Amino acid sequence: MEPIKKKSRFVWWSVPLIAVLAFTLYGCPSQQNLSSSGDAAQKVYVAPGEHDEFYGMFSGGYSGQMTVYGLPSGRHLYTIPVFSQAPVSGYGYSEETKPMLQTTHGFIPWDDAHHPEMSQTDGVPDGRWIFINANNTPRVARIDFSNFQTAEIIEIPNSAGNHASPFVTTNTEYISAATRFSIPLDEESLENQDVAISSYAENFKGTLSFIKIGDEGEMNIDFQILVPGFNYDLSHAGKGPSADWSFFTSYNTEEAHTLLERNASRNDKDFIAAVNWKKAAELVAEGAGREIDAPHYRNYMDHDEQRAKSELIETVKVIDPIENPGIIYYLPTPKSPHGVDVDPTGRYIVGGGKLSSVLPVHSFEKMIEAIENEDFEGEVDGIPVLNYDSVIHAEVENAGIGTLHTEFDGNGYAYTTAFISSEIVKWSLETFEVVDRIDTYYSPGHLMIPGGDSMQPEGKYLVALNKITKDRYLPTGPELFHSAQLIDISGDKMELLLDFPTDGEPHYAQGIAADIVKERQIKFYALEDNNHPDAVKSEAETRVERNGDEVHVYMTTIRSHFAPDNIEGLRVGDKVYFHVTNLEQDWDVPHGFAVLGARTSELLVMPGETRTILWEPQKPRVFPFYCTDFCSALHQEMQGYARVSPAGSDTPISFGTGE
Ligand code: K7E
Ligand code: CUA
Repeated sequence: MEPIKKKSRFVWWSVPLIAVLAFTLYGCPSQQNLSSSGDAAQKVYVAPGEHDEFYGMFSGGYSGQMTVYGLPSGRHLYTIPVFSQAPVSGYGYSEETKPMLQTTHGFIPWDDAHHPEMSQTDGVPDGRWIFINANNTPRVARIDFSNFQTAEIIEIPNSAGNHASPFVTTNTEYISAATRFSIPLDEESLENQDVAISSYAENFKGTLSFIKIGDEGEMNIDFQILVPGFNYDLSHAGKGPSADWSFFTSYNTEEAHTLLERNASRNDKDFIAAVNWKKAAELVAEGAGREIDAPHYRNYMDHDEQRAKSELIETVKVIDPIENPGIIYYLPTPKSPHGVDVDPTGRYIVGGGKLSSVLPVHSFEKMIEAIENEDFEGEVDGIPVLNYDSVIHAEVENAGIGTLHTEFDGNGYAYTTAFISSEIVKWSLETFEVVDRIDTYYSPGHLMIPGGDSMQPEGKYLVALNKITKDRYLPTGPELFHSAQLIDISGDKMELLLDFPTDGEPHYAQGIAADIVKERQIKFYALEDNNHPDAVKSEAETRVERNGDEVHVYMTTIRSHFAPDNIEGLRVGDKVYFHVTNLEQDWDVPHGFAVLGARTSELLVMPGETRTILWEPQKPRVFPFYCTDFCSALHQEMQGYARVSPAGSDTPISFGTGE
């Protein structure tokens, strides 16, 4: 298929047709193989016992998790539960981790997580934290790289579809999080209002949230900017000269509320919103905006007590661009743009031309000039719209069909995914011409180059994150995992090296040199620092206490037994809390705990840690419990019994080990 020419224009109904055509031409049956698979194998081979050069952190999409891969091998190293319950570890099931999933809608153990984004210092990923968004029930999570665990989750009020999220500024001052779905927001309280959907144009609004990041990574919403009721799709912060700005794509500037595939594809151009977050933050610090009721939870792991806590925050600060001119401008951008990416120098802002025949590249310098000259072509709700011809720097032609996302190699080239034509296109940031292209299998969404959205990309590998897998692996019934493809970008020509399946839908990913993260690893938790109120530090302290219908078992594990391992005096109707402290002080020796009939998952307790499971036995009998993680040669012997008597029985509490 010939790439479409510059001035040709899509109409909405042609898109599915183009998709079908493109798929027929580029799609499944080609089964291209590597030109020199021996070379490719050499390049991705990481010998047994050797470590990969990069960590790849992939979002799990609708799994609500994050997956960790080694690159270039594509080996799956770990899965981090975030907005999910994980039977493999007890995350979201144990009493210590349940508060992480608290929201104003109740306990929500699922979400759709799209964008991992690493913390940065001076525009370079620093290996401290990685953030990820929850799209469905708006939240942002922070994962600590020292233990690969979810450390904090903050809920975002006045938002719906937290998609343009979470993107960091160059020193992790803020992360931005914009609402994809605009919603009815009342002037006074901004609470969701009960209004007719057909009143969209008058009542529906969007918000752009700026979450302040503290020294320890703590997240707090500093302010929200009220914006017209478009769909804010993606974001990236500026860098270098543009570091004080953040950019957000929007679609549905038509403000349609039904059949968006047609009704939101009418306008020739939508907008990239350029937000001067530095100026907005200064105005807010000086007292601009108003505090409104907006209850939202902040859940965080209390490191001292090793358990999560939930705090309800009652208000949020909202600022209106009409009252605070100069904080936001619209850059017209063809046509329902998706991704927005800023090159490593911070000079160019690339819009993903989802339905556009060209890939638009705006110039930051020209944008500032246009702002200074008030070179506006109009305004929307008090927000100036800059003149397209004044801010556009280049339109990249032949960049494929359905261009979505762009990353950079730090050597003067940009790489853009084209979903419909199923390829990655390499283009020059000097000539703005395409210099190379490579097919992907099939239909890439995001792509990732380690550091590729930062000021210092490591332009060695590129990972394409493909939406469609089809014939690439052995079939697994109707559901196939999505697929990643590793591409060598160190030479002039891109070279496909490796396919590997991914878990969930890995929209976006981040990569970082392994050395930066390796150094930070905690190998176990020091027992003396464990201030969990239900911890026991030695077998001598283990005990069972009854308090009405509540029974607390303070238990320890060490290779290869529980203390106590015989417990009697429990009754039907009791709520039994097993507080399990793992006394081990060595790397990679977790113990598990599971009891027959428990309506929850196992616990997996790390060395030096305390975890709690709630068990409500339903019938009188003797229940075995056991360790689920093969911890020693005598792991099978790591077991015990809990005797449950009928309700009202007077069997006394007793417990112990050994005879
Ligand atoms: Cu393009 Cu949610 Cu970033 Cu998927 S998004 S592809
Ligand atoms: Cu402890 Cu198996």
